[in-house]
Amino acid sequence: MSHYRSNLRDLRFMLFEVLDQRLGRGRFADLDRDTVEQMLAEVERLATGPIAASYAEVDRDPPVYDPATCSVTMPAAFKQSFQSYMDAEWWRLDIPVEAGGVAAPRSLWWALVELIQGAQAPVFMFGGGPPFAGLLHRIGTPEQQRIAEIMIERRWAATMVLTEPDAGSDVGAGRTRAVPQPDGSWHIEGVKRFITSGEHDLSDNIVHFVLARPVGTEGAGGPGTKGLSMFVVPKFHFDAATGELGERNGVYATNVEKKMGIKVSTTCELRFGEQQPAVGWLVGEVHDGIAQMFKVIESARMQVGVKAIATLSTGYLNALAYAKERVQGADLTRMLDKTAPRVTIDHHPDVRRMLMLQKAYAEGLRATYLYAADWLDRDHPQATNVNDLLLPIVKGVGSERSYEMLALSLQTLGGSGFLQDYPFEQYLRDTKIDTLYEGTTGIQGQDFFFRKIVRDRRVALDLLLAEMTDDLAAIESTEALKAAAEALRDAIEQVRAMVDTMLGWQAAAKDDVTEVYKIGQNTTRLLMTVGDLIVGWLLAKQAAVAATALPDAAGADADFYTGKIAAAGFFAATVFPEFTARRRVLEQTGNALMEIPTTAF
Ligand code: ST9
Ligand code: FAD
Repeated sequence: MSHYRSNLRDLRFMLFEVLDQRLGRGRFADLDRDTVEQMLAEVERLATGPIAASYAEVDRDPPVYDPATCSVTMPAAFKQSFQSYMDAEWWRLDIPVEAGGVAAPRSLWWALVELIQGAQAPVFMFGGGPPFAGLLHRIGTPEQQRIAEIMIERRWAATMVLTEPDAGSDVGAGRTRAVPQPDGSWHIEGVKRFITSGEHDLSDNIVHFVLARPVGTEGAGGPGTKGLSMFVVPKFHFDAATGELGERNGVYATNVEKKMGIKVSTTCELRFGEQQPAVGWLVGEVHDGIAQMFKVIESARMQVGVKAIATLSTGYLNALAYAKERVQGADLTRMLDKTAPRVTIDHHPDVRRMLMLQKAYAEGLRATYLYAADWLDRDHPQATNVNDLLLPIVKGVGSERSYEMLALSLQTLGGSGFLQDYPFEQYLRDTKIDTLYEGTTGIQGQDFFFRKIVRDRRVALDLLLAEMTDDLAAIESTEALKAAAEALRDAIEQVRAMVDTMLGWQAAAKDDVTEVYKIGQNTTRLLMTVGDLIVGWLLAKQAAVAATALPDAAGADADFYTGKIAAAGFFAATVFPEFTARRRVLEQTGNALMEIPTTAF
């Protein structure tokens, strides 16, 4: 049986009953609901079947690196899973129509990505070539647009290449150089580290999208990230008109890391220009590498958040299935009666607490990424800004809460959860990375406050809080949700106050720069709290829709809607009250922490 348990019912609920899919109109005139239902069902079959099939096997039997040839042999089972994804061509939904893509709502696209990543995320990650080509098609020169077409036709793979041994979070510390050549190409020289999909035998060619510092133009962009340009560097040279492969280019994988999880995803050290020149081409006409790379990063941050949330969802559903069957102990009301019948563990209050928290976060975070994606299709002047605001929430909060909740999924099984007979230990190992790459949670917190709130003059945040406030009336009109609405109203105010305090420190830093340390101690706290607020709000919003649908529902539908109302109430009652303490901790922040000598730690 597949390790992967999807939640198509919840995806369909959010897509069709909560969000407006704009199907049959405008850009999506050709898409109707029946077609979208078929797409969801088709991708779910693919995910649960061939994509999930090799999940455990490739963890135990990972890719093999040969240092003599700097090459990697991928496990045969993974090749089959990967091929099934590439052959189905769903990736066309993520590339521009001009490059052979198919227009589809962004929420639908990310819903499909959830299914694929929940089954086996590295399949999706290795399959990133066409979307990378789509970007090249959008921002490249006419010659590069042809290269992008070749990449799509031949299904070449691609990588994003930023990190160096001394440049992780601080991408601007990168030292890799690009030396201009008379023929207009560039020779790339340097060492990059931790490059996902940097080497493998899943495609004939790999096109690396590399950040490097052009020699001879120092000062043009300045130091740090602004002095970086983006280059495409193929593993093999090729005929730019036909795509026919030529000589090996001078970029080699000189190490493949041994990791805690996602072992089938190759994480490579790449050396450029050591054995022979590594020839690259500047992307577009301008030296604007970091802004260009952030187009990739934005998509990849969403991908990482959805990966974590997808894994949490399958973790929860596997834990739930176990809890419904495992008989252990008597009902708590009969704990003193040694002859009382034994019950399944889903009857125990403590197990219910764990299950409902997992359910609330799995469904609330799913709603969060779908809501974030939906903003990209809204005809609103702030649409991009609100999506930008939500990205660190999807990535940072999605990954942190998923890892935390997956520990509860494992806990639900007791000792059995620790065994490789079940997928939980692999889920946990495979999900830890999501809090680290594409910018650690610390970086997401800083991005959220300094860029998405301060620099945006809190326009997107206020819009979001206003949308929540507008929803309160509909939520509190349902009797069963009155308490949840009250808790939500209070939570919104707690968050407003936290943001006001931090903005106060920001203003005070003009006179005393150390005030910024107080912000730095709280950016992750704010990120996580706003994330919880959005989760709780979207659960309540869903519950209001469910309450309206419930009277006409029966059977599984009635259970589904009842569960929605229960999850919203549980989250509002157990998580929102924590905001009072979080606000207090934030408001009491001093700089004592920063005054402790480093030797005292
Ligand atoms: C990695 C990969 O970890 C892991 C998984 C790989 C999986 C690959 C497969 C994926 C397949 C699916 C995806 C396909 C995608 C295809 C493409 C489709 C389109 N938003 O604040 P400043 C820019 S990779 C937008 O001064 P510092 C902006 O241009 C490694 N732009 O920063 C800005 O200029 P301005 C990931 C942003 O102090 C400029 O940067 N590594 C944003 O110079 C400078 O900004 C990391 O993520 C933003 N949020 O540098 C590094 N922020 O202000 C994490 C900045 O004028 N570190 N820009 O607009 C950071 O993010 C740092 O904060 C830093 C600091 C590098 C930005
Ligand atoms: P550091 O930057 O050294 O951070 C260490 C700690 O310090 C973290 O807790 C961090 O939050 C904190 N910290 C650092 N700076 C600050 C600051 N200014 N303020 C507050 N806290 C700070 N990179 C690529 O370019 N391409 C890839 O495909 C890719 N894939 C990866 C795959 C894997 C499996 C891994 C492990 C990494 C990958 N990376 C990739 C690199 C990844 O993006 C970096 O590891 C990540 O950005 C963090 O950098 P670092 O590891 O150097 O940690």
